[in-house]
Amino acid sequence: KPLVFSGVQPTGNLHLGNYLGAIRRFVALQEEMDCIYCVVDLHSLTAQLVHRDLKEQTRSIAAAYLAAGIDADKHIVFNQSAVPGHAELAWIFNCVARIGWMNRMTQFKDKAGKDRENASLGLLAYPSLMAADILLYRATHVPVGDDQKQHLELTRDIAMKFNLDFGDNIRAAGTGTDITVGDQPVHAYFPMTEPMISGATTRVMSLRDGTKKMSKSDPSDLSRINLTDDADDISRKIKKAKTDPEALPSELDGLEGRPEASNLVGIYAALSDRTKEDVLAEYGGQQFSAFKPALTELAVTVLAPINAEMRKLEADPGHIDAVLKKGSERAGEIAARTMSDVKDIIGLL
Ligand code: AQP
Repeated sequence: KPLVFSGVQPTGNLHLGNYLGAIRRFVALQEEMDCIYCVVDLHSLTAQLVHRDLKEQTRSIAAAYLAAGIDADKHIVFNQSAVPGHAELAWIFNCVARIGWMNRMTQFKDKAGKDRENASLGLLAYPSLMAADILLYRATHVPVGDDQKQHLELTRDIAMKFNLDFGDNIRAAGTGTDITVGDQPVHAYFPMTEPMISGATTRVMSLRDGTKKMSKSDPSDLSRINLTDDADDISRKIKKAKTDPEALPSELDGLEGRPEASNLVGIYAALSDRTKEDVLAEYGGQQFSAFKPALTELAVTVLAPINAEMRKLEADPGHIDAVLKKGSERAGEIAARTMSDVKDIIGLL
């Protein structure tokens, strides 16, 4: 049965990239599929161990999920560390995955920087924990931004290696299904999870540099629109957003070589549920001095209600904790079944 899983780390303010690349799609998918949405707090320890306000950050991501429209009664919303299966399965996957696979991850290279010897072992093993998050529920679909594509390929590699290494045991345990991967028939316990990466905003770029992704960890707050920004912040940031001196083109190919213009048009398109072509048909020939106020108005209209609802929810941490607790219990039941199967397959008494 199709099942969606995805998560967001509680590491700083959520921004428009997280919203358009991930959370907004989480909301849309819940109409047609069963969904599990997680606040991946264990992941937040990989790049930085000590957080002053991890509990508040965790609640804030949960509040953003709910404020954006995720229905925690129909679907599952919880925090990763409350279900021990994530860490348990990640350990097993650490033994399935190869160090060479991890060393190739561009996110590890970027985040570890030059001083790789000093990066945490957790940062290197991050994709193993991410594979565990997804496969603990045997999720079939994962909506994410473009930056997570490589990690999802690794999730499939881990699932495939586990299925092949333990093929006989999976059969003997009376579990798993026959699937074909490429031309290869496999008796699989874990599915080959499909990434869901599509649309104009799978990679929202920094407002200060159209070649860099919008990111929570960018030192410049002007580089991103946070979900907690008010109308004045949004207006100031869009006004200061880097652009070029040309007017907007009327056709899509006119955006080539103009990363900042392309980014702002993509954001407008996503926020208004239109295509970039459509936006250019309306604004082609106009200067940024005209386009930026329109973009500001649109961003404020879309984000203000989410912002207001987040503030309301954050004022009642007890309610958020109760939602997460209920979600953890429901997630924990599924996770316990998978871990019982996995232990049986591996031969752990
Ligand atoms: N710029 C982006 N455009 C589109 N999607 C994005 N995502 C992140 N940035 C963009 C997607 O948001 C989801 C949650 O991300 P995360 O917080 O788990 O991790 P991240 O990708 O590391 O987020 P940041 O903001 O970029 O944080 P830092 O600065 O710590 O690296 C994911 O689906 C992600 O693809």
